[in-house]
Amino acid sequence: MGTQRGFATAAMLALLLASCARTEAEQASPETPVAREAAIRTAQAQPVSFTDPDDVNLPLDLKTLTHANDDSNIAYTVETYEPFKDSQADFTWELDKNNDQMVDTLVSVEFEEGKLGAKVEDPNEKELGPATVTRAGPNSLRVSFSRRLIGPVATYQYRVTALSDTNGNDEPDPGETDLAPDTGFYQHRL
Ligand SMILES: [Ca+2]
Ligand SMILES: [Ca+2]
Ligand SMILES: [Ca+2]
Repeated sequence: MGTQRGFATAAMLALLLASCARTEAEQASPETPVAREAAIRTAQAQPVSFTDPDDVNLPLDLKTLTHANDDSNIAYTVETYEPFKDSQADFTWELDKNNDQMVDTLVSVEFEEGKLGAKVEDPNEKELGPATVTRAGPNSLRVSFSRRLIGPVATYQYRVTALSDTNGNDEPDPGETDLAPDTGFYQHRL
C-alpha cells in the first residue's frame, strides 16, 4: 500500500515537473527581456521614410526624406528628383520639439567656403552645435547630429525645406523652395 502510494506520488510529481518545465520553456522563448530590448533598439534604428511629390520646377525638388536614430545620434537623408551638385545643396530641417507648430531648432546643410557644411541652430541663428553631412548619391545626402543638441525629447515633429536660389541673391524668395510635407510636419519618435 505504502509503496503504491509512493509510486503514485512520484508519478504525479514527475507529471507536474514536466508541465512546469514546458510552461517555463514556452515563456522563455522567444521573448526574453534581452531579446525584447534588442528588438526595440533595432526598430528604433530602422529609418522611417516619407515621399514628397514631384511638385516644383526647380533644381531641388524633394522626393524622399528619411529619419533614423540610435542612442546618441539623429540622422536624416534627403533625396531629390534630379541630381544636384554640392554647390546647389541648400536644405533645412525645421524641428518643433513641443508640438506648438513653432520651430525650435534648425538643422541646415549649405555649400559654404567651397564645401558642404552642416550645423544645428536655434531660430535666432545661434549655433547649438555641429552636424555632419555626407553625399549619399548624386541625388541625395545624409546629415547627422548629436541627440544632446535637442535635449531630452521623446518625440518631436519636423519639416524640410529645399532652397533653389534661382535668382542668385543668397536669399529664399517666393517660388524658390520646395517644402515637405506640403502642410504640417513629419513625426519622429525617438
Ligand atoms: Ca517635391
Ligand atoms: Ca515649438
Ligand atoms: Ca533667391
